[in-house]
Amino acid sequence: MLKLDSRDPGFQEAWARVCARGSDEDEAPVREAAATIVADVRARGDLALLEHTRRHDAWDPGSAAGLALGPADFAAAYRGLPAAARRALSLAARRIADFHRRETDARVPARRDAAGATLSQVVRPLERVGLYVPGGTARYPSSVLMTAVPARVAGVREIVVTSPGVKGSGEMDRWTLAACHVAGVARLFKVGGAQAVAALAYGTATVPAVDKICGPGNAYVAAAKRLVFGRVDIDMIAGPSEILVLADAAADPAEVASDLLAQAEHDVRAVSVLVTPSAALARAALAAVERQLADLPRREIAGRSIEERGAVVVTRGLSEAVRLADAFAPEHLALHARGAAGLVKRISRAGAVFVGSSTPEAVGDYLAGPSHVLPTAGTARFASPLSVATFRRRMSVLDLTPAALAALAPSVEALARAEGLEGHWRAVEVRVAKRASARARR
Ligand code: HSO
Ligand code: ZN
Repeated sequence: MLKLDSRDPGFQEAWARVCARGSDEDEAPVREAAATIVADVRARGDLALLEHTRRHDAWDPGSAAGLALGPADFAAAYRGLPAAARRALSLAARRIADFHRRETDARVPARRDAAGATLSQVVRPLERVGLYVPGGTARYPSSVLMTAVPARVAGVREIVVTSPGVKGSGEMDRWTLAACHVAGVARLFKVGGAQAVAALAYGTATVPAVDKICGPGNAYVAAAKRLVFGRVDIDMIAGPSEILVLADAAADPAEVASDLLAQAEHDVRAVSVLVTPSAALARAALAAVERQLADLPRREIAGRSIEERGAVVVTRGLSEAVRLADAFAPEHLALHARGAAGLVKRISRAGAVFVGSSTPEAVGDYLAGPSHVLPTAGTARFASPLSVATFRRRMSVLDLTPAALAALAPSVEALARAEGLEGHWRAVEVRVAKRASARARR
């Protein structure tokens, strides 16, 4: 774990490296491997999916039909869960839907202007979206809810999910299937990695082509999403999960440590950072991390993440801590400080802010309400959380009266001629002339 003090001479460079989050790592091999897979799936469809599933996930679906699951499978999985589990999934889905239903559409309402043109924007849902749900060392039924529920609220007609089957067996975790039931997913394909993204982008005989691919995934998934962007839309490029905890001297070291570890246990590449003006709190939190690691089931992953990617920064005061937190633009920002709610107005760049010690990030991961799919790797500088808007488009509507057309025609003529596009002017002229002669006949 990196220990920094903002008073140290080399601090700025060291902090810049923390903020870079390993973006200097060589991505070329991953990009090339992903490109090969994407091209293969595009060319050979289901055959390629079957082959890559055998090779990367180490199980044999037999035929492409062996990759697909549907509503009957989802319902059966849901019925098979204990009542408390069903309640938890339903509560989470309801809270996520309630939050996202409060989202309003940013659009231009219809208005007729002085010239006589009625101009507006209308909002339409995407037709079909593909949600990538990671597999790997953990299972993420919560990610099904956190992507599919906002898509449903947006009015998406068909939601399909891809998620890799368990390595070696191809089994699909029943919680994930039950979450598909609760969220109204149409179909799930047991395909992972770049091959899943390619299938969703180009379509195969079995997997339908979608309009947008959303959801987090590993480096291959991220690389594939970059490659197919333009053919389809994507939500964002997700990097490893991260948290920045901002704590003052009054913070509880055990609570601070628990937030750092909850993030670190996701992935050895997860990034957990503590920023505090209190050297004593920093020491106590580090000791608590060591203590809590000892009996954490995923201590191997969490320990490596903390060791290799973690950082603790002691600052000259709370204001500097706030500035550093904002500059880092974390996916999750946890405020463990007195007057935490008041600090929010000084923060502009974070995926989600967790205010005060009763708001652990883990609650946001599961069921507070806002989607847990958030911008990572500093992209909170320009990106927003996944939301209903992620699944909607705006469409402009233009409606001119004959008088408006006549009034605007001379300026269209000037601009069309300036661009050398006579046909554009004639498309206006033919109408203006027709209306003028009709008027003359009257
Ligand atoms: N913290 C993760 C989301 C998650 N946590 C899913 C548990 N399950 C990335 O935001
Ligand atoms: Zn989490």
